[in-house]
Amino acid sequence: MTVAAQPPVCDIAVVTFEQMWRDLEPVGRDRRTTGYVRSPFASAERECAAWYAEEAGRRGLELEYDGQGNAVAWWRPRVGVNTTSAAAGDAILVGSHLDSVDQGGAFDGPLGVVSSFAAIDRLRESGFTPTRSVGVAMFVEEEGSRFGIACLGSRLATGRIEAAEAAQLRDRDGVFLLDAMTAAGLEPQLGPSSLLADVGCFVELHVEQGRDLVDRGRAVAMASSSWAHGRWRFDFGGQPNHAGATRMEDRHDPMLTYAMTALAANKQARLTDARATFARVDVEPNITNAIPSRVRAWLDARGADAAQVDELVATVTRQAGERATRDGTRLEVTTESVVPTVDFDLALSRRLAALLEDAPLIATGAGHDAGILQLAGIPAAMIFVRNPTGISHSPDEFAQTADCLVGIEALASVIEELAS
Ligand code: HGY
Ligand code: MN
Ligand code: MN
Repeated sequence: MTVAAQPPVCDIAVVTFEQMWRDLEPVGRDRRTTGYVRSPFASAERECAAWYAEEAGRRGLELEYDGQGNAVAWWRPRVGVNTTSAAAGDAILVGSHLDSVDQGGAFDGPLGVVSSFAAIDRLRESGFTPTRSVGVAMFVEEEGSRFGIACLGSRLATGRIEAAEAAQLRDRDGVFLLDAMTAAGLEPQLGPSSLLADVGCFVELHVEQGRDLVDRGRAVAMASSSWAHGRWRFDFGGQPNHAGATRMEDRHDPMLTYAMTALAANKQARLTDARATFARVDVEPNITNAIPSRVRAWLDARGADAAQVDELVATVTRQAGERATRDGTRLEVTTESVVPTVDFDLALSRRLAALLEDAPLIATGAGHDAGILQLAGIPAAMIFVRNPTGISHSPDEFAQTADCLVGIEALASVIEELAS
């Protein structure tokens, strides 16, 4: 009697990935633009958080919250399985974030969370049981799109922002962080989080932001480093006046000083292979027929190393000041959020790259929660999943399902390697 060959491991991960993706797809999507608006502690993002809790519950994972919007869904070793000592520092953390930039794409953040749940499905289907805890993290306000600080949730969880400083943050409507948390039903407790107490390493799967992989013909890569980056607020003050009655030579127009500054930043970034973006501008009174009294503009500057970014910002600030003198306007520059270059844990990244058919190690111009945890001393690595156009922070952000499934396989192999 021939023993039926073991049925192939049913592609549970394919089924659950596609189901989870279908469930998340409509949440916070703007029908007009197809972009996503999942602002932390607002309704769509809270719907994503509810989805996360439901998926964790569906898998019997142990949900742990830290009272400031972050959560980890734990897959604990079965009691009796020769678990390693449940010593602090041996849990494996995966996951990512669910918030988006305004009008962002579907993949930045959610792909890491969905892939983590699907990887657990795949491992369970193959009969794997971890000997150490495996957690699926959901970090809040990774984008800094509401309260202005990139990776606010993971900074709070790792103590890389003081609770007192975070408590002063307000959104564009003047809503304080704590009030936004309370309005979302949290009983906010800001500060270092017990969630990470036992974490030995963090592996964040993320859609690639850039098009390195498509040029290499590879579906996944590991991260080598993430660029230094920051946000600086430029306040240009001028003389409000009539758009028609005021001669050009009599104007003190902050919009002109701002415009010259944006051009200078673009030039400086091109000259030094850095990145400089003015993408958010508030104008007062923002009417057609009056020279503005004030223009407030935010510079997002990035570079392979912090010195390069500092140099760019200093040069642009100097040039803006010179222009302000010529225009008879005023300038004030405020640093809002800075992250140094982060070198991910090389030993961990190389070990995982070897596991993934010698996946390349590539740098990223984007910031990530994995970078914050690395800076906080938790060895971190990132798995990038190919993005055919490289476009991100846009409704056009995209990844092929086939590549997403390769990412899930990769993450499952990584968890199996680290949690055995
Ligand atoms: O802005 C960034 O680099 C990231 O996507 N939060
Ligand atoms: Mn992200
Ligand atoms: Mn992002």
